Amino acid sequence: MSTVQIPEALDSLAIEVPSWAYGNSGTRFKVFGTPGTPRTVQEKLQDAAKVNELTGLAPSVALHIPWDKVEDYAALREYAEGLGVKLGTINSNTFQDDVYKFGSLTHSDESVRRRAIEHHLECIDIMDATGSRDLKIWLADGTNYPGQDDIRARQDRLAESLSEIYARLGDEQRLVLEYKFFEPAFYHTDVPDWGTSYAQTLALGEKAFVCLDTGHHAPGTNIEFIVAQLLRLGKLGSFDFNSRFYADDDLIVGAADPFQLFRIMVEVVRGGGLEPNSDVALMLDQCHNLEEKIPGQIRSVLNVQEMTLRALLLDRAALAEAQRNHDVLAANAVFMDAFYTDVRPALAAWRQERGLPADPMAAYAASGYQKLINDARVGGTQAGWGA
Ligand code: PSV
Ligand code: MN
Ligand code: MN
Repeated sequence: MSTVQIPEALDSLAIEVPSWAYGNSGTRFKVFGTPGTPRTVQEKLQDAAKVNELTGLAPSVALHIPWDKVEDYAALREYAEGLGVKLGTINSNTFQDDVYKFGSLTHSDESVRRRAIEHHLECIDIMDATGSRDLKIWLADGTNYPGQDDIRARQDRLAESLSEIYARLGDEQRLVLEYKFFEPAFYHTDVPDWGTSYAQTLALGEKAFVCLDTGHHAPGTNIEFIVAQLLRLGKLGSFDFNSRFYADDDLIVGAADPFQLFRIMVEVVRGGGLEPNSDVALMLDQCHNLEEKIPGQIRSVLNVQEMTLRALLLDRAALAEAQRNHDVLAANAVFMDAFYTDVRPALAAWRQERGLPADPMAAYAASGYQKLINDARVGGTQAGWGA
């Protein structure tokens, strides 16, 4: 019998899954195809619904436009709801067309900026139909060589473009601006860090927030400090969770550094990020290059759940006491106790109480779903580059 008492706060944990995680992906060297890969956005939604059915943790799916473009978004919304999931964040895409070679919202040519702005306005039209709250903007904009462009003028053009997009948002809609310090640009990117995203979104207004992708920092960056600071400033809008060893690896969250995920979740809980009506959306942004995609997503949401529970179990009173006494080792021991707590048996019981399988990974393997889709779907699309 487990002695871990699960706080009620865990009930409201919801993690949004990305449609592109279900497609084939790889590196610039090779994309390995996997049997059963979805051929359409509807099939991606079916797979995402399976993850939610077995875990109870993933009630919404993020779309990427134009990868998930359809004729009728209201019909797609109904289709998703019929499967028991909602359509979530709409991700724009200005990084794969030739016209954006030298930038999109920051481009020096007005006609290119116009095209990029119009794409974002179209994304907001889509949000109106899908019922999505968030428009997520990640830009590949940047330069490869010092002197290539005027980096300050690019900030001004970015601010101008963003303000036009922001003005089109409905009352209940938000813009989240994601930062990344390199890639595909190697010298500078136009939104490299949380400070730039904060400055730009602060200038826009209270419907604009920062998106923190855990894979988008230099090695050794103290990400939980950024989380604490953004929550303190009321500007943390969303997470893109994944894990990384070297670059933007997009591996399963909690796989490379479970302790870092714990430390992040401690700050999320501390900053009210799990409370009802919190501003913080928890999302995955991952690719499954080698492993099977659906179990990869199941493992991911379970990892977030496990670390969230450990963060909720942190004895904050004991920690505060040790901190007050400047008892460094006692404070650290309280912190580590929570991290080392094995919450898996308690979570298995918690799931059973809610009519969910105690072991969602095993339940998926036993479900026969993978064989069903392997047989039914032939000729899957590469994530992001097709239907
Ligand atoms: C960029 O590296 C990124 O993390 C952004 O979130 C994109 O939207 C996502 O990848 C998908 O390409
Ligand atoms: Mn991301
Ligand atoms: Mn990324």
